[in-house]
Amino acid sequence: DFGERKGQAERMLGLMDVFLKNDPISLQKDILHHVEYTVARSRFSFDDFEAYQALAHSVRDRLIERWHDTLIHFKKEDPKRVYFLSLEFLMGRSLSNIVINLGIRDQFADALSQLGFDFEVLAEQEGDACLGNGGLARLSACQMDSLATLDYPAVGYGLRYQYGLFRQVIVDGFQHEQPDYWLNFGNPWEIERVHITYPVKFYGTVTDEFLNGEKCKVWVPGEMVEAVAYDNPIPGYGTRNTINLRLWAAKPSDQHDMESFNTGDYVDAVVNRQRAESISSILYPDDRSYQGKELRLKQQYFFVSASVQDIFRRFKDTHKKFDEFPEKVALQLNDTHPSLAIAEVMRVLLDEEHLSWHRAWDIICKIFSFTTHTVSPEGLEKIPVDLLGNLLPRHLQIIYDINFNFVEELKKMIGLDYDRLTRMSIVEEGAVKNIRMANLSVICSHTVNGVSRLHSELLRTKLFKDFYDLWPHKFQYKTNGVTQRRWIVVSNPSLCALISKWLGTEAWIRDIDLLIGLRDYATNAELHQEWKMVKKVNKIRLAEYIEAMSGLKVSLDAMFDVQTKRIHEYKRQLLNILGIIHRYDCIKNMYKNDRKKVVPRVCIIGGKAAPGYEIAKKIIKLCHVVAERINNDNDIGDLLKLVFIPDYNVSVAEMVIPGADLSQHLSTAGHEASGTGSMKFLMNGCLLLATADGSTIEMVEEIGQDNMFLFGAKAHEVVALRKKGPTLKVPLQFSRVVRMIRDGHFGFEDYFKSLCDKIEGTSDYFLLGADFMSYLEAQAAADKAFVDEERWTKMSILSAAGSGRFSTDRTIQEYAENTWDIQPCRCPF
Ligand code: NBY
Repeated sequence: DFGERKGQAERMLGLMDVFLKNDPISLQKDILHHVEYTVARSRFSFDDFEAYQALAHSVRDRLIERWHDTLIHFKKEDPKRVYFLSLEFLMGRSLSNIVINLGIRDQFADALSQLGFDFEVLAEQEGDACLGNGGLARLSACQMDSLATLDYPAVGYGLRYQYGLFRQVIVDGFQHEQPDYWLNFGNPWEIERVHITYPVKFYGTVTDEFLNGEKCKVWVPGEMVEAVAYDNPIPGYGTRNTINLRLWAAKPSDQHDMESFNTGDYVDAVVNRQRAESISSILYPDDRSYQGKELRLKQQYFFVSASVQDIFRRFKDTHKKFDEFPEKVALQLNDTHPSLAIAEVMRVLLDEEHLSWHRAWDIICKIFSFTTHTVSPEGLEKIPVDLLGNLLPRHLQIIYDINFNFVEELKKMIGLDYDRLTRMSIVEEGAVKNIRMANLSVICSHTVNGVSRLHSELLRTKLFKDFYDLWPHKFQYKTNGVTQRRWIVVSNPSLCALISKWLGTEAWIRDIDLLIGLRDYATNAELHQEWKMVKKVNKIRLAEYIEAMSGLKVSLDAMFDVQTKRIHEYKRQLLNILGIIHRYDCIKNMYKNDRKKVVPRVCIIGGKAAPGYEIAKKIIKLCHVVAERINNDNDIGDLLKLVFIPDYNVSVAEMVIPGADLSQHLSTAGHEASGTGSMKFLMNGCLLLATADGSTIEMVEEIGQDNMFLFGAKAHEVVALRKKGPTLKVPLQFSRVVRMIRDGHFGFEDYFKSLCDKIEGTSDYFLLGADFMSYLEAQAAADKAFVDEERWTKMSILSAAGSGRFSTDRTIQEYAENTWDIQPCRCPF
C-alpha cells in the first residue's frame, strides 16, 4: 500500500527536514520550542525543572528518529530476535546516558550554557526510574545498554509499575518506607502506544469442545484486562541502533465485566473497572521468600501474556509456518519470574494455533533459555497449585501435562528412583501442593545459565544436580557485567577523560578490552598524580553530599570505605559494623601517641531492607546508634566516622561509587550468586575488600590477589564450618564487640538482643564469628596499603585496568553466541 501513498509520502518528506540538526542554534530553538509548546511555560519564565523537561523532550525527538530507523531496519532484515523477559528493570535516570550514547552531550551542554543553564544541574532534576529491587534489576538495565550498543536485534519486555521500589526514609535511625509514585511529574522517556493493546484473561473454566472433528480445549475466562504498551527507546553507543524496552500497563477492558453493567449498578461497575489498573500498580519488594500472593501471580501472567501476544503478532506478520518460529525467536527468562511464558506459548500453539502437542513441544524446547540469580533452595519460586488453578486453569493443565510427559521419560532414563523422581517433578507434593517454577524452567529451556563460574558450579553440584546429571549439555554460565557507559562515562566524567587521554582513544567505551592498556602506565608518576586528582574531585563531591544530608563534615584525607547494597544477613553488613565497633574500641583504648598511627576512615553504609525483613531493619538501626556514638566522641575526631546513606538507588550509586577508596563485599562464601556492585567499584579504581564469593573469584584472576584484600572461609569450607557449630572457637575480639552491644553501650539493648542471638553460639549461620579474625587482618592490610600512596594508586590503576572482563558487553556477546544464537543487525547511519 506504500505504492498508492507514495506521492503523499514524498510530499511529507519534502515538508520535513530529514533529521533534526544538532548545531547550537537548532538545539536552542528546539529547547525553547518545547518550553513553550510541550511544557507550556513562557519562554521568559521557566525554572530548572521546566528547563529539564524541555531539554528531555528535545533529546527524545532525536532518540525517536533513530528508534524508528532501527525498527524499520529490523523489520526489513527480519533477523532472529531475542526477547528479554524481566519483571524488573532498574533504569535510574536516563538523560545523561541517552545524550552520551547519542554522541550529543557536549552539543547540548553548549547550547544550554548559551541559554544560561548548566547541563549537570538540569540532569539532576530527573527522578530515578526504580522499577526493580537490586542486582537482578540493574543487570537487566545494563544488559539492555549492551544489547543496543552491540547492534543485537533485541526487545525488552517488562511491567510499567506506577509505584517503583519504596523510598527509604530514616526516622530516629529506623527505616520507614514511602511509596514511590514516580510518574507524578511525567516521564519524557516513554512513548504511550494507545493502539498497541492486548486483552489478558484470568480465572474462568476450561471446557472440551470439538473443532473440525478434533477435540480441543477452550478457556472461558472470568475476567479480562487490557495491556497497553509503553515504549522506552534504548540507544546504543557509537551506533544508530536504538532498541525497544516495552513495558505493559494494565487498563480496564471494555469486556471486563459486561454482566455488572447489565445488572444496572452503573456507578459501582465503573468503579470496579478501575481495579484492573492495580495489576501494574506496584513493584513487590524482594524478600526472597515466596509468599504465594495472587496479585504477584497476576502481574507475572499479565506481562507474560501481553508479551507473548506481541511476539506472535510480529512473527505472523511475515511468517506462515510455525516450524520457522525457533529460527526467528529466542525467549530469555530473567529468573523464574516470567516462566509462565512457557505454559503460555504452549497454550497459544495448542489451543489457538491448533498445533499437535508434539509439534508445539518441539518448538518450546528450542526457544527458551533461563538464567537463575539465586543460590539458595529457599530462593526458588513456588506457586501453590490452588492459586494457579484458580487464576489460570488452562495453564495448570498444561503444566501437569508437561510434567506427566517429563516424568514418564525420566522413568525410562533413571528407573524407579522415587526420591529422585520426587525431587525433579515440577509438582511438589505436600500439605500444600506447589508448582516449582525453577524445575519447569530447567525442563523446558535448552540452556540454563548461572551468573558466575562459582554460581554455575553450585548449580551443577547442588541446586540442580539431578538435572545436571541428566542433561549436562544444558548448563552454561555467563559471568555478569555492568555497562561502562553508565558506570564510568556518565557517572565519572573525570576518570573517563583521564582514561581516554592515556589510552589515546575513546574506543574503550565500545571495546572494553582496551582498558588493559592502562597497565602499561601503572607506575607512571604523571598518571599517578592525575589519577589521585580524579579521586579527590569525586571524594569532594561525595563529602559535600554527606554534609548536605547529615550535617557531618568528613576529612578528605581519610579512607572512604563503602558498603552499599541491599541489606541482607548473607551480605553481612553486620560484620562491617562489628569491625567498626572493634576499630572504635581499639582507638579508645590506645595511648594518645599511638592514635597518630591510626589510618583515618570514613565508613559509609547504604542500602534498603525489605519492609518485612526484621533482622535487616535492626542492622540499619544498629548502624545508626553506633554512628551516633562514634561521630560524637571527641576522643575520636577524624580518625573514624560512620555514615548511613539513606535511600540508596542508581543515582546515589553514581555519586558514591566514584568517590570510594575501598569497597566491601562480605557475603558468606557460596551465598552471592555473582555480585555486580563490586564490578562498578572496580571499574572506578576502587580497591576491594571481599570474600572469595560469586564473581569476586574471577576478579582475583584478572587483577591478582595482591591488588585486593581477600579474606574469610572459602565456599567449600563453609559447610564443614557450620557442622562444627558450637565447638567452633570464636575470637575474643568478636565476643567483646557483641558484648558491647548486649551491654547497652549503644543503647537499645533489648531491641538488639535478637540480632546478637543470631550470631552467637550455634546460630551463627553466616559465620561472622568464624570469619572475624580474617576480616580484621584484611582491614589491617588495607590500612597498611593506604598509607603507602604510591602502592595504593598503583593498585587502584590495576583494578580499573583489569575490570574489562566485567562489562555486560562481554556478557551479552557470550549470550548471543552461545545461548541465543543471534547475529548483530546494524542500522546504516
Ligand atoms: O542478582 C541478585 C543476586 O543476589 C546477585 O548475586 C547477582 O549479582 C544479581 C544479578 O545476577 N539477585 C537479585 O537481585 N534478586 C532480586 O532482586 C529478586 C527480586 C525479586 C524476587 C527475588 C529476588 N522476588 O522474589 O520477587
